[in-house]
Amino acid sequence: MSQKIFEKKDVRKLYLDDQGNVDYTKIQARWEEFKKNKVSLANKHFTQQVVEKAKTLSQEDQQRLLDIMIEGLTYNDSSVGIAATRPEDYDLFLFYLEPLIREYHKIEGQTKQEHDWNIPVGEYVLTNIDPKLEKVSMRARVARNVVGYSLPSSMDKDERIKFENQMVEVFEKFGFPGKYHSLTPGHKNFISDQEADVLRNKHFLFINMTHDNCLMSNGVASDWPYGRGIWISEDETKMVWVGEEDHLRIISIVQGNDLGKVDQSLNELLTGIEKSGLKFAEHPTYGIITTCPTNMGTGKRQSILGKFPNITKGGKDEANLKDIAKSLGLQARGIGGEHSNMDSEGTADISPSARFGVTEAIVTKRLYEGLIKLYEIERNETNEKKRQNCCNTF
Ligand code: DAR
Repeated sequence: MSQKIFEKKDVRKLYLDDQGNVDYTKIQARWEEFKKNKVSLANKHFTQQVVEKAKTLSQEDQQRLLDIMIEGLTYNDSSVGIAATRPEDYDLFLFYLEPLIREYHKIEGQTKQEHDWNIPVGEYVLTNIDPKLEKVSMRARVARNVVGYSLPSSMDKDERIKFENQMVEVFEKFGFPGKYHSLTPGHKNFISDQEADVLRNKHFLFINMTHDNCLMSNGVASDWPYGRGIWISEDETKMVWVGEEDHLRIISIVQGNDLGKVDQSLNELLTGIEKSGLKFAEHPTYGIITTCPTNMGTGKRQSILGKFPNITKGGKDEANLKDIAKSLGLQARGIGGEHSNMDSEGTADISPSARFGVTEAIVTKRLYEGLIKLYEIERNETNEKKRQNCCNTF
């Protein structure tokens, strides 16, 4: 059953008194209630020490602390439950967020995010794993947020439109042939719902975010569809989401078998946007600043759409693939990405889990090495099935 969708402005009122003070008793009661179902990281790390520290802050900052965890307070199936409102949150609320970030990203001891785009072409070639992997949908994206704007969970309508218009200017000058498609009513590049659905069916454009419980409750989907759109290159291998969970999702999708070529395409696009003069928000320790702490560090997610009919038993046992992938440091998702399903051929989006504490080059290496093991397991499952069929025929 689909859950009721709550808007951020309505949820906030539940935890503020008439003077605008945060009601910690209500917050802690909600966390206790949710612990009966699932303990999100936002819930687990909201300790009494955090409450005592929070009470020393200004009323405005205490309301911001409420805002960053409002998603986790709304849905009891959140794993993390945090959406930052501005880059400064990762300093002002580090007393709350640091243990949460370190637990999610499995950080032990001192750490500092490093970047390395020296990714070889011709080394991570999928046909080396399986000759059938000649033409695979390979994807890589980086999340980026631009300095000078609130993060998407806290932008107002005017700010969203202003940001979109700034990006249109970048797209018109950055030297890549392509077209910007806007969801903003009245925008010169406006596209209809039908045209938007065509781009969604090609797995290019993001979903209508008002259908996502988390994105509505944390405010990322507020003022929909104003300030949202997608830039697509003429050859449809480079894209930029504007105004989704982060200000920008800079994406490369390449049909082929050399993972290095996707990175080459992505880095070209990222460099082209950076040359426009935009400054991206970055934390001195945690790297790229993103709305959700899970994407911090490199902000990079790299994946392929692969078929695993035997591990998934024809798409009926997605959990088996997810568990095996997790044991290999990989994450298996449906063909439409997060919260989507695999198909009857067991087609899944496979990516490395780590985004923080690794460089962009290590993300690619981990994907390739994880796929070697995953396809070996798929082959063994195939051989086992053949053996069983063979034995069953005698
Ligand atoms: N609903 C959020 C998802 C966390 C990771 N995915 C993102 N950021 N798109 C949760 O905390 O479960």
